[in-house]
Amino acid sequence: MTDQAIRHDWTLNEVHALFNQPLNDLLFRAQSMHRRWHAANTVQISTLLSIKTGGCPEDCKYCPQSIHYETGLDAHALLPLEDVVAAAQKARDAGATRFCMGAAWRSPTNSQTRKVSELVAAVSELGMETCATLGMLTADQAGQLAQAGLDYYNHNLDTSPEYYGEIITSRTYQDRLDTLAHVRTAGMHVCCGGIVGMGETRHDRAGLLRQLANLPEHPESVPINNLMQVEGTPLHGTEPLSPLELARCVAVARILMPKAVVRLSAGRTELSEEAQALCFFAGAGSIFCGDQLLTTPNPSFDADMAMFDALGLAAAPAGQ
Ligand code: SAM
Ligand code: DTB
Ligand code: SF4
Repeated sequence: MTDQAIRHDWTLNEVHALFNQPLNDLLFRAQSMHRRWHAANTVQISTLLSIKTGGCPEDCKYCPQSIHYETGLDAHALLPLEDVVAAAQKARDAGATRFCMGAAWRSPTNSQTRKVSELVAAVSELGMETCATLGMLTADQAGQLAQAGLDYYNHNLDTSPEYYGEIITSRTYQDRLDTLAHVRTAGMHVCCGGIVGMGETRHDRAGLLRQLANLPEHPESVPINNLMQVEGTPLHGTEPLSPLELARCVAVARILMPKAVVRLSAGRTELSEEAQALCFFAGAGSIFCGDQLLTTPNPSFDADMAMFDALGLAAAPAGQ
């Protein structure tokens, strides 16, 4: 396959046409595309740690960590370095190759960025890839984190530009695009995706994937999060997305961004093994392992390894 498959000029009609194919045609095309660019039957494992939990001033309607919603969360300040290193070591020993540190900030202060840089350097020393998601960054902060050895920065677009205002009012879509540009300029890998199952239409799902695919460079990592519904958040009680539609989203992301690793991200506790199998066939090449995402549950490591066995999947070695 030549680089003709790497496009940044997708129209909404083209993305809809991908979504609208018979499921077998879509999955066949996505799996064929997957095998041209990625090792078959191989899934990369990342592990998350919430390094600073709750008390966030933003109003993201899906998020249990926003101060605007009563979710009974146990908030905590930035964790000390020893705790973070111990969690990373445990994740590495279990088979994770990337450690992702999440903080409930709108944007870090310079002193918080310095402290996270120390965490990044310490986790890097364990031989793991590092990822952080800390909110909006200035160009200087992105440079500082890159300097400390941060491999990936996660910052999601979350949904389509049209639906965005229904979900978040405390920062704009353009704010997010600006942070992504700073991350790129600093030379880090971009991890950027969104959430489905928030009551959006297929038009919005297509709009989100089109935005991601039409970024100046495709993100290296594209997390597709299935909304984790948390009591107390405005989106609690939303009609869940059908697993078949989730698989379609993974497949369309796979086709639009051939080199990206698509992560079947939050929400796997709500999916059967068969639904997850479909998502792997659709081209998902990464998952989060470990009992907890940031604040919500995730399948146990043992359950995931049993699923890998049943599906004949192997954990990707470091660097893949
Ligand atoms: N505060 C930072 C920010 O929002 O950029 C970083 C942490 S935030 C929790 C990271 C991402 O997690 C969000 O952008 C959102 O896409 C995802 N997320 C948060 N709550 C979620 C939920 N209930 N279900 C699925 N994904 C969620
Ligand atoms: C991403 O796209 N998904 C992860 C990670 N990036 C930081 C976060 C999922 C959070 C799910 C809700 C929670 O556990 O609080
Ligand atoms: Fe804050 Fe991030 Fe949650 Fe939004 S998603 S409320 S910015 S922690």
